[in-house]
Amino acid sequence: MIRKTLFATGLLTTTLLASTACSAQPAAAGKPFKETIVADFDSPWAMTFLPDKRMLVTEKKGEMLLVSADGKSRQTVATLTVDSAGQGGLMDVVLAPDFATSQRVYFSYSTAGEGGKGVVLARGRLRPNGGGGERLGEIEALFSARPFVEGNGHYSGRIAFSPDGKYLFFTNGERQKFTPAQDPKMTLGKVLRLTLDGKPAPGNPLVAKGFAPEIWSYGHRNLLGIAFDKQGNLWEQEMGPKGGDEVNLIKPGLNYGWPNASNGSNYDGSDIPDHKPGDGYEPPMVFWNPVISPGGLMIYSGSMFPQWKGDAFIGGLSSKSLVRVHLTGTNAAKGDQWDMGARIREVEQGPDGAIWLLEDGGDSQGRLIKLTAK
Ligand SMILES: [Ca+2]
Ligand SMILES: [Ca+2]
Repeated sequence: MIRKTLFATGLLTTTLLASTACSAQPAAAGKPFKETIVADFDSPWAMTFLPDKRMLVTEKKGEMLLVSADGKSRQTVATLTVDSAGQGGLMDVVLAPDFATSQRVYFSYSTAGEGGKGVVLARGRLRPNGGGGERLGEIEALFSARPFVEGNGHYSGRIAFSPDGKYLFFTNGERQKFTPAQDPKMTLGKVLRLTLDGKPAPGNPLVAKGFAPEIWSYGHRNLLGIAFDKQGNLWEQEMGPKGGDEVNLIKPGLNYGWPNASNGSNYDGSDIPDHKPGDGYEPPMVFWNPVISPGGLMIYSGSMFPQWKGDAFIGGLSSKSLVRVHLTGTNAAKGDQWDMGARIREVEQGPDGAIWLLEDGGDSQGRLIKLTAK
């Protein structure tokens, strides 16, 4: 009911604004897609599609749900013990590259342990449960961020596989502790490159310089999206502080600057030097000030929206928006920012090329929305 009331108020406001506007411009033509509410969840965090068009959806408190393609039915395939305080919980879920034969599902979550809390990479196998449904079994933790520290923020925990399917990229946030992002021995504030078993991948670029063997790139803050494009470029987005949200092109061994360089500033207003040529840090390809609060990242390869093929889509949390970034080769430029009226946590591409969004809300307020061509 609250949702409906808010929605109705929003409509009313929009109508009033439109009717009182004196501009010669017509009212905004609206969004170039149709929105369909498919289902709702309790603080969903991530989703991915199965080959049969069903969806796996994670809920922050620890439920992994298998949802029918039409969204009308669901089953719990795993209830995971996670630490869901603050920004923690059950986080990303991605199918293994060989899912069709292995039934392997990779996921991430935060947990408490010696020293505090940290983000964990894990996997299981999605198999028939003998009762007509499925169950995620053979669950094994593969890798834990180092070190565990106090606090409930900036876990990150996003997963992407290399295009050849051999390696797994895992994001570790800096846990709101700033300096770990530059610490060569900690995995916090890093992009990691691992084997499919969660071990350091061979040939990582900073080992000779004394860095932890998992590290691919460093100087990151809170990395809530990572994805390869069709050319094999690795893109990442991360939340800046007060300003300075970033989309980065991730290259091996490079330092992306946090907390020494940011196009934003500290929450108390004190300055952080902006990125500038020659400072030794990789500048973002795109940045936002004020922030969008990027929650999830998807690079579009479908045909339903041919005009956006190859572009990046980002869910905006505090900005309550869907953001498009135009990608051309290794260049990026701001595209659209559509007001969605709710915090958007996750963006995913569906099997037919539709764009799917998960809102970030609590019980029944985390809606699954399908965007289709008009
Ligand atoms: Ca996803
Ligand atoms: Ca700055």
